Amino acid sequence: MTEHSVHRRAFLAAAAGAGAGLVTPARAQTTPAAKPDPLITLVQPWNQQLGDGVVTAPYGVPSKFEKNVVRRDVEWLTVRKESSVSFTPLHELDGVITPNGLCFERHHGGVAEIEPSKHRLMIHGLVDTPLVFTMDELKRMPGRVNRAYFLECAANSGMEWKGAQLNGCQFTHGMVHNVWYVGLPLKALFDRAGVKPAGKWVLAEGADAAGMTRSIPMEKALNDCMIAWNMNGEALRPENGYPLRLVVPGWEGNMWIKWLRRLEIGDKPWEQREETSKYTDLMANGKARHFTWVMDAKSIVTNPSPQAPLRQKGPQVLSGLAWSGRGSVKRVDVSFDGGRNWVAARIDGPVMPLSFVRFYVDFDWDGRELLIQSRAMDDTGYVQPTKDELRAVRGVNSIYHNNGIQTWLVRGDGETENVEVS
Ligand SMILES: Nc1nc2c(c(=O)[nH]1)N[C@H]1C(S)=C(S)[C@@H](COP(=O)(O)O)O[C@H]1N2
Ligand SMILES: [Mo]
Repeated sequence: MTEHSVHRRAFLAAAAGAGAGLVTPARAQTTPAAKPDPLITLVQPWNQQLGDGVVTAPYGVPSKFEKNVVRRDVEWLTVRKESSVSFTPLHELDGVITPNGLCFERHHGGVAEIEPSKHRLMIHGLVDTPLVFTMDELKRMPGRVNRAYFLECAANSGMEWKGAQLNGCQFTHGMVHNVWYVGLPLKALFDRAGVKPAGKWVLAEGADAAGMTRSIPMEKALNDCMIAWNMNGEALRPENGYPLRLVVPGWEGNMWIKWLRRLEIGDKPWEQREETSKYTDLMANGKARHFTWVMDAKSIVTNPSPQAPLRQKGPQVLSGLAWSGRGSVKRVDVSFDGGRNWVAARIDGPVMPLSFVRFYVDFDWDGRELLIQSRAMDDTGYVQPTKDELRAVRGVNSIYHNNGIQTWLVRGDGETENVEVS
């Protein structure tokens, strides 16, 4: 057995038996029922009486048996709920789209409740023609687009810099969602307003109590940024920016201004609070990195994970998500022994740039301890780093942009824990 040190907070343990070759790829799945299951012979109540008629719920809700599939928050993280975050239950989801009711939310001044008929979007500053749009006018503009993108808060995994902390991928990785947006490219709006040659930056402002503002370089704005009023086929939810939000594909979530009311064109960045005092990365030498917009490639095994342990031996489906703010995910590798040996995961479903990909590894589990990791690679050749590699460059003063490889320790009884190996 090779030595690993496994730690979670003060906890230290040897990863016994987590050597190579203990996990075998699943063969053709032959799991005949050992004995007949009596349930199949029972006539259940739902088989004997009529169910509810139509429109019992004008807006449908999940089965009552899915009541644990919910967003959660971490009480001690913030003083108030109005400036807090809820986390996507990644371990309860599959595929690549995050359902609207489960998308994590991050607010700095609570949820603005905006009456759409009273909402306006203004475009002004270094433009030929300043413009003010109603929602109806935006929805009648030509050039509408329909795109899926991930949104990751720069602070996702931020509590894990100093070591393994939170027990569940919902909490370590749940400040991310992947949604289909419908709206307009910023380029369509800016072409109409006519950006003056000196206009190199865009200030986006929210209509919430926080008045969230961020500076965005014009190149990015014209390349792929959009305003969106629709998520996953329906209107934005209030908590995600209803009636209008900015979409900044691949870049940190803080820039995706919700409740968008104003786009100002200028010749330099505005150096707002959220891009100076916050959302900068404090390095080991005490200096801070400014404007670290891109979310680098990252992946997470969502099952098994601490909130979704292994329940029995035998055939298993490991599942996870990968994304990159620089392009498309090209490959995902999975290790069962803390990063010594890797197998290529099977990516299934759409592979789109700046959007989630879903990966699977079918395997047989014989009850040994596992140290599960995943590692994403994108089409620029960038490889997701280990946490130690990240700390060697960044130190441990950071909060934001932690895309280090996550380790889950699966114990002999299947219970799964957030650990680090070194
Ligand atoms: N107007 C406004 N926009 C905002 C915020 C905010 O507080 N106010 N929070 C930002 C942050 S920090 C993140 S991570 C994303 C979260 O988007 P979501 O709530 O749709 O997940 O919105 C961003 N846009
Ligand atoms: Mo954020």
